[in-house]
Amino acid sequence: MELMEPFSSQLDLLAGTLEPSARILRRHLSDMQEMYADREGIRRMLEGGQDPLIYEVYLSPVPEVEGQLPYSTTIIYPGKVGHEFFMTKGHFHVKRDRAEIYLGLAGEGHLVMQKEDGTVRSQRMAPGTAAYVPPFWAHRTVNTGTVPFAFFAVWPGDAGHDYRTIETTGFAKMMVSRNGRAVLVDNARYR
Ligand code: M6P
Ligand code: ZN
Repeated sequence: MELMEPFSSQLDLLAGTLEPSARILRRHLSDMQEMYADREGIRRMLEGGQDPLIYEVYLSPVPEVEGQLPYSTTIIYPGKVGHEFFMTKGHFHVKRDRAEIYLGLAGEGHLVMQKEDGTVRSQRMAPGTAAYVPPFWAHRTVNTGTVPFAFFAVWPGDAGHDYRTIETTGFAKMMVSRNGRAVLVDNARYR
């Protein structure tokens, strides 16, 4: 492993930004159309010229290799696609036995986790919530509030992101708004 010098970075605890960051990922609705249930609604939004920014990820300069602990902040904007709240793509780790830690910074949301057998669990996240993603659980975060939801994450450098499994099967449950409340409901498209 390459020897590094100690360094630090600055989190804006209210805005959720990370300085310096090596890269900022921005995902719009058009980048994750297959993640949401309301395909007809998506088609109408995109054809009408609406392609909202759903979330941003500020990535630390830490290399994604064994022994390192890369970290990031994520800001998910408030909004819905149909009844479904704005959320991240969600992923398993390529090395399934690698865990991850999330820390809520601003706003509120839910961390939805799923095992390969389809078991789903969710944890509510608010500023100060340290949520643990155990090995073998896919993870996706959802903004269930009305302001940007920001959190910090740290994971083992050799974990790797497997998006394909979630793109193919989806999550067994989806987080929707019902009578003004956030509820997890079955996803008819699962598998
Ligand atoms: C957190 C971490 C990152 C992840 C990001 C967005 O910051 O878990 O590893 O990339 O959330 O989630 P996703 O990659 O699933 O879109
Ligand atoms: Zn992860």
